[in-house]
Amino acid sequence: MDTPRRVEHQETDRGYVPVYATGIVEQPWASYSKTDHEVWNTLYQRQRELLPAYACKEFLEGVERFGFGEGGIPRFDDLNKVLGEATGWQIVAVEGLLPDEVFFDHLANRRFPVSWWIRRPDQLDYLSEPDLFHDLFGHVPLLLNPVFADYMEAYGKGGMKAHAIGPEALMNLTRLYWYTVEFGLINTPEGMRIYGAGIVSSKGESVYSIDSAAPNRIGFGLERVMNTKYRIDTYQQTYFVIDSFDQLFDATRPDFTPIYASLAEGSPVAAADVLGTDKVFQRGTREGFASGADN
Ligand code: HBI
Ligand code: FE
Repeated sequence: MDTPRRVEHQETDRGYVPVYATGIVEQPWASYSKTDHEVWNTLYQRQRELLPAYACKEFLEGVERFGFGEGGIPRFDDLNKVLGEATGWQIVAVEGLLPDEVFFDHLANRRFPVSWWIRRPDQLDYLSEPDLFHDLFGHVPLLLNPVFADYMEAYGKGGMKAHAIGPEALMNLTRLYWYTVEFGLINTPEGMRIYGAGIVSSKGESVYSIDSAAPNRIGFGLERVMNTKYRIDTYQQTYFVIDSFDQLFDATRPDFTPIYASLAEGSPVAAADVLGTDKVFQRGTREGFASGADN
């Protein structure tokens, strides 16, 4: 497999990381080392123990249906049989972060890019780029849920439009992804639960996002989220809470162009701030919040 051409490093929502122009590569399953499989097993086992009390049932059902386990890194081809049948989505193996427009085009066509490589044992708790565990364990189980699967396709289509409008619109849309797909919470009869991939793939943030008194937890609002800056180097200072995946999908129905225009006239909200118009589930203590610039 020839190594894809690296695009120059690029400032992305996960910091300053290499971005690859190419799209799809083959999952080199036979070349994973024993350590690679052990890293998957360790990360999977930790989250499997923790998440029944923290993740939403739709996510847990997705993990069960894929039959993820401690048998090492799954084969994408096997998972694609289940995924294709359920919602028409397919996993495609990629080298890592893709240029926004390449990424959006995949989502708009029901292809989810999953990095083929997995983190090293010394990176168990944090790494700057999305690896196989973040992408596969974090993002893919919810693609079995028809409403969330529709949301992700609609998001990709919206991304193509935002990319054509310009960088500010793109930033607004990236915030929507960040506060839902990556760091979203959902309110359920059993209490607050996680659906965001960035949280469910992180042991520390899974507990923090639900149990900690430090962050705000605020009811989801499309423009509120699009207008709120975020941190890429710490746990989130604010989590936005949806009532259902239908609510999330319905938010993507309107044409975003006038929303981008009205947001461009105002100024964004800092990640830690609470507004008078917010539906506040928790006004956080801000204990331990890092100071410094939000994105
Ligand atoms: N590329 N492979 C990959 N995975 C992502 O999650 C990803 C990306 N490129 C851009 C991106 N995410 C974010 O900018 C989204 O907000 C679009
Ligand atoms: Fe992600």
